[in-house]
Amino acid sequence: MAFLEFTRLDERSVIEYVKSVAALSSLLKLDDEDAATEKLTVKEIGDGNLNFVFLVSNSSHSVIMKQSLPYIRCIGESWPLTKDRAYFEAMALEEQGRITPHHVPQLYHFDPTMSLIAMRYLPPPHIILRKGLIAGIQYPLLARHIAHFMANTLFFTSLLFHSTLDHKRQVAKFCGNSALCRHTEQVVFSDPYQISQYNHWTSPYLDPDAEALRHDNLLKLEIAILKSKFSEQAQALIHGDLHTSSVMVTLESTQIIDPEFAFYGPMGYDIGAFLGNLMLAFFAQDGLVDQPDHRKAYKEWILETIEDTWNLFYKNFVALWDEHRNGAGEAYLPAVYNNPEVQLLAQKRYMTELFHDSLGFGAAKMIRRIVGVAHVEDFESITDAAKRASCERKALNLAKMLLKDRTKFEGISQIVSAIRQF
Ligand code: ADP
Ligand code: SR1
Ligand code: MG
Ligand code: MG
Repeated sequence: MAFLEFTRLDERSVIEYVKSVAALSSLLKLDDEDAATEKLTVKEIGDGNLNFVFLVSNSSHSVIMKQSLPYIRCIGESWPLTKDRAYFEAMALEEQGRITPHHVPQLYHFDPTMSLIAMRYLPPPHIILRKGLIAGIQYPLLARHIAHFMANTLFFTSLLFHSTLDHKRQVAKFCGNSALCRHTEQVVFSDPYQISQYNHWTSPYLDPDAEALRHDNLLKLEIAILKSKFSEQAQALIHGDLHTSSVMVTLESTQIIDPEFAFYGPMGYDIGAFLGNLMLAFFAQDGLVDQPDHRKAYKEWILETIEDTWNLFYKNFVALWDEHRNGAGEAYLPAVYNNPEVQLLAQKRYMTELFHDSLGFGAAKMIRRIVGVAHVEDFESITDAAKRASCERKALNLAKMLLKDRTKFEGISQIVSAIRQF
């Protein structure tokens, strides 16, 4: 089979595909005589919402093959979604991999006709971070690694580093990912605040809570502000779906996968996605064990990780800004960069706005996971519905408060104190 037109792959045809591409055959050493006779094994391991992921291996080598179909996997063909998302994922993997090679799996091959990506397999003990958080595993390097990934990918794709001409050129490369942006506009910023066939929640427990969202005009005003920011602000190349299932971890390694939603958008959307999902993990803990006290130390570790992630992000981002103040970046005039006092003021203003954006986007991401179309395993693995609803309600109430009052907060330690109060 020549794969000259789009074909949906299955566990059999993926082998034929791999054999038909020299770069992949050579990765799996199929050109080596001994290995050529050895059987390749294939397993579809996709557990995400959108795509199909095949692990292709022989006894010594493995490769991940990820294919996008023209619809959303977890819903089915009734919800079409462009398969061109694979193109944007490949471009983002390349760009983010260039900036932070230690935190992104290497892209081996991209086939636009087949909407197919081949990338490095992240072997066990790598697991999806969300699963590690559900299991109560502490990752001592997580905050440091994520802060490094976010500070570098966001700084080096912003106007703090680019000239305005370069920035526009980069923005143009990703602006075709509009269908995925539109999907986010619907499922994050619109549907949770109106009646939608896709919304669901832990009913009947959360029926009044879901209804209250639809009648809360102040909340709807705030979400409208964030939706505009998401749609209008080409601040940096963002991952666009940086929740805890887009991160694979071991105790030593942190890898960011699945950037198919990447585009030039507001930085706070990535930071908020990560912090908001840690907050969901925090509120799920009491439902995951018989006695709330059993996860007391673990909850403290999640809070520390929230605080460290923001603080280290801040430190890294500002350090990059200082280091490159005489570079091509055109966000500020040289006179600002070279006056330490004004530079400090510029940084303080920039970071304060970014902090408030991150809180708002993080809150929006929490709300959509409780009353919107796609929920999170953190809560879904709590089998007792009343217990699950009680955990979800705490997260929802915190998120509503953050969305409305985000500009009142001056630092991440105040957020941690607020979380403790719910
Ligand atoms: P989706 O876009 O459908 O969410 P993901 O890219 O998140 O797909 O991948 C789905 C799952 O496939 C992940 O949760 C992970 O278990 C597995 N996976 C994806 N990429 C890799 C990789 N490079 N190495 C190992 N496992 C991977
Ligand atoms: C039907 S919504 C599916 C969700 O999964 C992806 O990871 C994105 O977050 C998307 O909104
Ligand atoms: Mg995913
Ligand atoms: Mg995805």
